[in-house]
Amino acid sequence: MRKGSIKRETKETLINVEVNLDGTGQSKINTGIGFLDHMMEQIAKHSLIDINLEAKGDLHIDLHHTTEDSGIAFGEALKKALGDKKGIKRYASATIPMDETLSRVSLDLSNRPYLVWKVKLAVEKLGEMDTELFKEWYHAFSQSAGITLHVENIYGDNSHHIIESCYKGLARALREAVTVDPRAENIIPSTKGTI
Ligand SMILES: [Mn+2]
Repeated sequence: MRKGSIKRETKETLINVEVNLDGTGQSKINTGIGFLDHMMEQIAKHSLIDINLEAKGDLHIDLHHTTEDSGIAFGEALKKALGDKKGIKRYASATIPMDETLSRVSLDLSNRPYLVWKVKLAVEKLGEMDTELFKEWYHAFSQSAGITLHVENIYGDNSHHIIESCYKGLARALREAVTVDPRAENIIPSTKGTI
């Protein structure tokens, strides 16, 4: 089983996270932010990566630190679980519909962190969450996990559908990219011999 755990403590947040890449999609997420919990549960469910994440953050200030640091800690745990990345498929892309909405997530577990974010949300808040925080979460996650990550909403109207389809797309793309390719089980998927 490929597992990783991280304890991350700053003056703003305390986060414990465990991931199991070879899981069944079980999750226990408690960030104190209902909408973010709902999104991270989507990642587990649709990637089959088990995720336990407990965050205690300075929500009395606003939701920024807890959102960003949850992304950082999850990314760090994922990177740890991937280890030397031997045998993984590395690249994946998922196009996900949700009613009137269509979104696409393409990623490379490259150890070259980069985020392209082409998502516009018409409303300012979903639940108690400021919608501008989603880009912060994806940026934090891509940097700490070492992922080249492109997220694009192709079309759509409803902001809940738009962001949820992006999280489901991330989940589906991760599910494929972390999978061990039976044709290349002991091979590191780079001509450099390291990623
Ligand atoms: Mn939903």
